Amino acid sequence: MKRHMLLIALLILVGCIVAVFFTTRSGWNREGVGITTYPPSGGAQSTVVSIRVNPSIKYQVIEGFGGSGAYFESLVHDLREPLRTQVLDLLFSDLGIDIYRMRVWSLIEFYNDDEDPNHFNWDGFNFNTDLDQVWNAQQAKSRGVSKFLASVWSPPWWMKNTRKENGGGYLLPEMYEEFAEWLAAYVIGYKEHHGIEIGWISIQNEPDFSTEDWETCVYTPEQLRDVVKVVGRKFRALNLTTKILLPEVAQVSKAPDYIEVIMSDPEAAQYVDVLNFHLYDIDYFNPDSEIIYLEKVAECGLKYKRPLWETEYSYLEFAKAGTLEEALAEAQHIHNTLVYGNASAYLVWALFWIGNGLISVNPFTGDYKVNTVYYALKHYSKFITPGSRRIYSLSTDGDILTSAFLDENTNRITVVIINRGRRQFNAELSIDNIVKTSMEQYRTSSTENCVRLPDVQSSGNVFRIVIPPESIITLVG
Ligand SMILES: [Ca+2]
Ligand SMILES: [Ca+2]
Repeated sequence: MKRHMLLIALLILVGCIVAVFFTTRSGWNREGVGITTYPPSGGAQSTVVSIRVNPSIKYQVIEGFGGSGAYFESLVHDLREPLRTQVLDLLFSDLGIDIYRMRVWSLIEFYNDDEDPNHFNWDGFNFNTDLDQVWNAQQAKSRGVSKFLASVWSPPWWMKNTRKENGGGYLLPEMYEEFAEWLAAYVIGYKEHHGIEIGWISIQNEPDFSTEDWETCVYTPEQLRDVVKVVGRKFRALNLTTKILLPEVAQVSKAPDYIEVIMSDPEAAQYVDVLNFHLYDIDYFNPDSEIIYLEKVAECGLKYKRPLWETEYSYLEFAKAGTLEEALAEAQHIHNTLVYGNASAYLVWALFWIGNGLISVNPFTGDYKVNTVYYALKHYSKFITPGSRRIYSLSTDGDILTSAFLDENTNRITVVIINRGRRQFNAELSIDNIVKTSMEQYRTSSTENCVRLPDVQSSGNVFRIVIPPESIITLVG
């Protein structure tokens, strides 16, 4: 998460103007069907492309897709009905996400519960200080979202050298035991008080970044290595099964440095279940620039035999929010992260936000808008079931990016195709080894938002489809 918190204050100031602007320009609507205007496609002539899928060549297991509800926790809650239920259904049901990302709430232990980090003084913890976040998680859970990841943005103020949560600083070494107790209390308390199982804890959101604008805490790779040992021992002693993620660096290019230091230490490594990262050193509209870093992270995952999760990335500005251009870039980031980064999970930043995010909520008018980027994620999250394996897939044209996934329980195959160019293609898609006679087809283009088209039938296990310029297609069957 970067920069956007700076914009919150600005946004609130100009919010009313923005609200009027969007309302009068027809952007906001209650049906959640955004209409995107976009330059018309080029010539009518189609180029031919071949796409090959081979289910016998298998890669990583997919854990799922998701995003965060952090910071504007009350945004959806404060919508009036029936809009509120519509947004919840769109986010937690129709989108098909599996993972909801939250903040480990520092206020549960605003002052130290007692002087003993090995004794929970439950009267010293308060689990009723983040009820909007709890409400969001419960709404997600009631709609089938089953995986809850919580990231630390900052330890409680009294554990840090700066004695405040914003502006970086570090966790005092003499507070490592207290830090571990706080995390354990959060996991235990959320389950007992709110029925939410925190299955995954990320030790620190963006340990390589600090700002005065929101809660941050900086760790060197060595500091993160040392603290995960204390947390891991604590979780094990309490029989907590919550998995531990790190290093969750803001910059994917820094991930290997952290991973090497931490995972080459046998004691630290045994407590690390997942390696995670963000992509904020990448130009959002130049997705190919991340490939070299993703390949290096993938090597780390193979070397240390850990799944890789991309746990936050989105377009954080506003100029191109809601455009097809944003959606096509988003789809390419997901593609690259799964294909070159071998990632098992992909999480966007804001599921809902003011002015951008998958769904923009306007607290001034009480309306919402589904942005095209919502559908970019949906092409993956709706159709790829957790536990599926990524399988071999390749096209013969550089503008056509394809990824494919096999549900080994059902033999169901999902193929996601991105056309990032301005040419239309006639595609011949062949699937090796597994016979498929028919597949469902969904498409996003300048005029469609993950619209279901007529099923496509195979001829000799070859499916023939038209790929419009600048489009995303999911085939599933
Ligand atoms: Ca304590
Ligand atoms: Ca205590």
